[in-house]
Amino acid sequence: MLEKIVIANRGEIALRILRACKELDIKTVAVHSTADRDLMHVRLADEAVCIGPAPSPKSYLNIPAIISAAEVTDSVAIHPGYGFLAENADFAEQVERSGFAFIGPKAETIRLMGDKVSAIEAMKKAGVPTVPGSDGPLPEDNPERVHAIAKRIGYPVIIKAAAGGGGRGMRVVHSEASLLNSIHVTRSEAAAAFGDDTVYMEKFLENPRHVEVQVLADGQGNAIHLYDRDCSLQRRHQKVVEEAPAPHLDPEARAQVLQSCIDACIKIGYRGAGTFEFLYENGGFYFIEMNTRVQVEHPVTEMITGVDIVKEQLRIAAGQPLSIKQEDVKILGHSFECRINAEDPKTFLPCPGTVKYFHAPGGNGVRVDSHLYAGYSVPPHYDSLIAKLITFADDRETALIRMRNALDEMLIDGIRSNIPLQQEIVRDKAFQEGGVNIHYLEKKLGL
Ligand code: MV4
Repeated sequence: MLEKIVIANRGEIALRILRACKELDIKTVAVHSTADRDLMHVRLADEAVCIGPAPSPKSYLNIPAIISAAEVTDSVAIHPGYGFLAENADFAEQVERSGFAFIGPKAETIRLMGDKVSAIEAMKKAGVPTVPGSDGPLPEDNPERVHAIAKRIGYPVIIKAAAGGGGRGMRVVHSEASLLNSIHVTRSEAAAAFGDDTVYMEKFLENPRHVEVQVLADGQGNAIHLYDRDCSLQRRHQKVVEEAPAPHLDPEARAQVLQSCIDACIKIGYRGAGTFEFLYENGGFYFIEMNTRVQVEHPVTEMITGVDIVKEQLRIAAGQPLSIKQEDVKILGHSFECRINAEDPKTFLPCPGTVKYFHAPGGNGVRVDSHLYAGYSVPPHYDSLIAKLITFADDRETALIRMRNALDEMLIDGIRSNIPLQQEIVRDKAFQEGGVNIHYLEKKLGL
């Protein structure tokens, strides 16, 4: 096993990684900014290294500082968590060149998936269903060909930046009249935001659900899926509630897409935990992006399968083959996750401040992944996620009842949170039915 690792993240995921390390008897090094000295995982880690001031470019995104921390502590590997440097191919490369294991895929895989055009091409070759589209970058200075591509696909179409993803750098086009201008604007924005003006085109799906497939692969020829999650409940590309498995899927399309994800992992030599993101509409799956990291919502998959995804990441990085076979992965029940953010429940503006009192809910089928404690001050510099409330039960209805009760039990004094919004969502009629699309929450909120 790995002897000692650096946890290159903060908040709840740093604590989640620390717990997995303790179970596997791996020593831990917390690296933190000056604003994060009081984080729970910093206290619990075997060692802690301050890597810079509060702004993340100077600390959690500071590659030399993080690699130096690994060096001075004699660590053997670095876990990036999610966000920050988790999908930075240059970071992964420098980590490995410095003699440490990057707990994630190879740098070249991160690079392949970071470019959405090359990701889609690779997936299509491997038999993963994709959105009808331009099959590559849109040509520059060839308006006739661009118009022909859009005509073949059929309006509405969507123009996306190859270097974008997660909702950044895209534009919907409803008719021929605005096509060239939309491409021009998306290109300029992409050049400014990502330093890469490559754009591509897809059929715009109007009312899809966001369904994703969790995979694990050991880079030694073994790959498994851990079924699917539905993450359609979102606001401005921020997920609010997730669940596993995704409800009301077409069983045949689902079985096919799950197998295609395994095939793709083997074909590209994938290593680590990963997520295939799909749009799901009218019984069909359409690949849009792959995430090469552990995701915020990984606990719902852990609850329904009993597989510890972070422990598997650590085992894979230590060179061990997958500890589970596909036939041993069974869906044991249903799970929901509500993201609890330090934000105003009406305006959604972040509300940092000091927690005066915190009561975490509990009981059968309730899990709280949180670094919060009474007296802790939520700093203003980072993401507002302060807790993930996760429930599990044999069936969806019971998991949802447990979520309602758990939300009612959760008490946070001193800072505002989105608990009132979550309490409303879990009592919503359509949400209780399951299978709402990506526009549902924003419509419900009147946005
Ligand atoms: C789309 C789409 C409709 N049609 N692609 C937004 C985030 C990024 N991962 C891809 N996104 C979308 N791509 C086609 N061809 C609609 C979205 C989209 C979306 C997707 C998933 C979850 C929430 C979303 C919210 C708005 C738009």
